[in-house]
Amino acid sequence: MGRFHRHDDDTGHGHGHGHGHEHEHDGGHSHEPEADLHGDHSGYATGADRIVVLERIFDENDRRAAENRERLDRAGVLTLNLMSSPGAGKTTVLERTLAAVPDPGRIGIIEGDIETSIDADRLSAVGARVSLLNTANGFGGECHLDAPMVANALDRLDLEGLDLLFVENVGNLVCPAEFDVGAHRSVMVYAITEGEEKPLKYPVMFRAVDAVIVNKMDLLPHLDFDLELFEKNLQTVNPGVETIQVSARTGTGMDAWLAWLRRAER
Ligand SMILES: Nc1nc2c(ncn2[C@@H]2O[C@H](COP(=O)(O)OP(=O)(O)O)[C@@H](O)[C@H]2O)c(=O)[nH]1
Ligand SMILES: [Mg+2]
Repeated sequence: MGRFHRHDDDTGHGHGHGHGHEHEHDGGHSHEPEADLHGDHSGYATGADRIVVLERIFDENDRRAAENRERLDRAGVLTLNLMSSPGAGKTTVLERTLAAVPDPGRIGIIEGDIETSIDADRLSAVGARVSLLNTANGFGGECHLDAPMVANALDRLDLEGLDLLFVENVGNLVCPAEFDVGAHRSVMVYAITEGEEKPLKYPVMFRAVDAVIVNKMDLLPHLDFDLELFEKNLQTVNPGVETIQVSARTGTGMDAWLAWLRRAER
């Protein structure tokens, strides 16, 4: 699934605000095959049938995501989908966040990894309630989480005991943005070691988020990273998106991130 993309102009599905499907459907045949094939990197002209199947998978995912969101709304648990490339610092930001709150046991984490419980263990160790999803374990080793997987993880959490839930998505700059998991907000962690141009190269991800945590700021003196150019590229693909500069290593900027979280909770 992760190889397939939605249309470039379909920017809404990464948001977790419960809005409806933006495609027009007339029995599933509303798309021109040629127009759809631009997102398929296999190089084979496979025609409309497969596109119809993919649209149904996305529709089913959106339906299940809406169910997850309703369930989380009923329990009063604000849920954030945290995405990034591998190693940008999602888990470290979460560790810092948990360390800063009075009762980390009221924060849940759905930890998405292809394999291992390394991050789940790190976050349990700082007091979070963690539900682990290894996509290699029954989910085909997917490069993202989807709404049915998250529903499965929700079953293993005591939602009534939580105020806040983070979904640490699988580290990947492409696939996770295409699947609504039922979160209320989406946030990206971006490390300044990744370069200035990635918003232009991976616009679907950068458009899908409500805020970007710009991490590893402690490394700025050692890099030739152009912060202004990065911000300009980011604003080009997602005008008005908020950025929060932090170093999850030193803790600098975490106050601004925590303030953003408090605003999101309202
Ligand atoms: N220098 C520096 N390293 C960081 C920072 N945040 C995370 N790291 C390191 O980056 C690596 C990946 O971090 P991790 O939180 O596991 O990233 P994840 O894969 O996105 O969850 C680890 O070695 C972290 O210690 C930071 O702000 N500054
Ligand atoms: Mg991690």
